[in-house]
Amino acid sequence: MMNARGSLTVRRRKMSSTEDLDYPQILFQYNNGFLVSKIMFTACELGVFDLLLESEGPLSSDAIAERLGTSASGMERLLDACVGLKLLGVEMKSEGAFYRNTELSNLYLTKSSPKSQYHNLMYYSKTVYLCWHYLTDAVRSEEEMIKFMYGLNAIWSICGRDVIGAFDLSPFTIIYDLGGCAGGLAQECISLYPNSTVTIYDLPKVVQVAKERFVPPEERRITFHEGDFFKDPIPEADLYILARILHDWADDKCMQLLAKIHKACKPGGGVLLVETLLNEDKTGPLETQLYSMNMLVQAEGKERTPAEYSKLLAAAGFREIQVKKTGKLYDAILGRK
Ligand code: ASE
Repeated sequence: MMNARGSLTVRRRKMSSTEDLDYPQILFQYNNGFLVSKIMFTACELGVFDLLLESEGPLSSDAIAERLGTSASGMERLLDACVGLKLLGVEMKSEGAFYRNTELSNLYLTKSSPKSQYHNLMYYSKTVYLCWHYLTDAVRSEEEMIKFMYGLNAIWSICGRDVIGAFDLSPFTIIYDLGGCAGGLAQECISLYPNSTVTIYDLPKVVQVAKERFVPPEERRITFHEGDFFKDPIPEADLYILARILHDWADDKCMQLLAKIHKACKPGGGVLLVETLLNEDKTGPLETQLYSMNMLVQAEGKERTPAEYSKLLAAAGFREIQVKKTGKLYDAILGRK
């Protein structure tokens, strides 16, 4: 009945009225699946199972509501639903209903049990549940990564020239754009510096899309290198561009990456950071503060001040650190080996 083959069998046969009745039952069971999940999550989150584990004996719904600081009528309905789901047991006394944990809830739904699934359930309730709100969009949509690449590439047609032109990069002929993605900045770079070649170093799946959709194959001065710059070797070069990369990561990861780049870098070479810079006192610019909040939501990093980036670069061994504000959204910082 539950699998495709089973339901086909039912359809081919002449339907009897009893088989007919199974369909609504299955339909409603599926329809209500998330109500069941939420009842279990909510009883867990409110501490119903923990309280009943610690209490001497079964408790009335009024007592549970009072101890947990909830409404009495809401708690009574929640407890009765848990009984329906066999997450609680109930016994009727002359004073009314008294609730107790079942074996299942004692074992898995209490925080203190060695087999507790409390944290897993809370992760589902708080994070997974919210993501599933967008399930339709996720299935319908063009792949998220490709949209992200189009979205992030667009800014370089406005700011690219300014950040690439902020310093004279003409002495650097072999350039790696680490996390260079769709190549918008690499294109600016080769157009401004006719003697340079740029290699876009990015994850294999990103490089594949960049080649197919973004960088024309006749662009001979842009090449690709597939890899994970945290795990895989970084080839020797004159200049490494890190455009909107460090803002994705916490300080320890930034240090790890910069130290690795310093090692690979030719003597006299350098690293160019392209980031939106916070004022030293962090009072602005507002756009950068907003972007920093976005990094909290979408990544592991934050936007930083020039002093913070300089400190990271210096700790990795780079010197002659220069900061250039462009007056546009993205700025440039150059460090030399
Ligand atoms: C990243 C850059 C971005 C990672 C996630 C991101 C951007 C949006 N999401 O490296 C572009 C910058 N814009 C904002 C709002 O931060």
